[in-house]
Amino acid sequence: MTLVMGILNVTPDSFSDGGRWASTDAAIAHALELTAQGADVIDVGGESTRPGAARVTPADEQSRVVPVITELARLGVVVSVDTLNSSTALAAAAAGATIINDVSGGLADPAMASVAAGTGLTYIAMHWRGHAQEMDALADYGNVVTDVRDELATRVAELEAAGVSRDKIVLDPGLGFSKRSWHNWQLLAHLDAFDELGLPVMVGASRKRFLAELTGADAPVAARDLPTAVISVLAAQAGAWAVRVHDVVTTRRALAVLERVDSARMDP
Ligand code: PMM
Repeated sequence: MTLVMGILNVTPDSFSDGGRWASTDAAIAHALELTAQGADVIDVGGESTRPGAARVTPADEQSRVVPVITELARLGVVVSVDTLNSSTALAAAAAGATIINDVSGGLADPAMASVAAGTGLTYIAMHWRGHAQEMDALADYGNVVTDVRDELATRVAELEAAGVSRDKIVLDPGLGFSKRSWHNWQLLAHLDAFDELGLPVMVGASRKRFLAELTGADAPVAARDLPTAVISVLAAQAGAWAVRVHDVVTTRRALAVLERVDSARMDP
């Protein structure tokens, strides 16, 4: 069954929920709410990856995420840390995170692969071509599906060469990262292309810009939660390991439809 990863951005500037969970207490309370709503994992991030976002120092990032991770882990919540920085991944691991979610797949920080190898944590390698300030200029593809697949295959080879165990790697096509709108739809249409790599796949579409095509640019970002939930169902049907979402309630309800239909199919 596809896992639901609830997003907790402990940042002043994430594009859809920036600033709302910036204090440690508010962040922990929100994470517990997402868990109660059915999130299997809470993805804690302290640096916004929104297009154009400014970088934060690893020290600032850690001061945002470590206290939150420590408390959530103490309460038994499964935590992933959304970071490009190996020092933050290491600090998060010490605080009790069990998954490293690296949107750069190891490209942003050359020491990340050895931290992933050394901690032995599950490591999510997302497709990435550059930091937030430059990523939109790097969205040229011959065939986006095979290009993304091949670039992820290179990441896997380099991670394995650095000692990361293959059975710890999860791949993510990186919707919205160096992708024009059409590229995101093509990747969603061909998620099965990633099966060839033989690794679990996760999908993060939640509230992203390309969904504004469906809601209208003037609609509030929360209007993107319904299209996000539909994508969660499509991803689950394609065998996704996890979906990363802001609105856990709507995605859980949508996945429940799929679960009911699947179990009705099993029961003649
Ligand atoms: N998207 C964002 C941040 N982290 N991690 C993974 N693995 N996949 C994603 O698609 C992804 C991510 C950007 O979204 P946010 O600013 O709403 O967190």
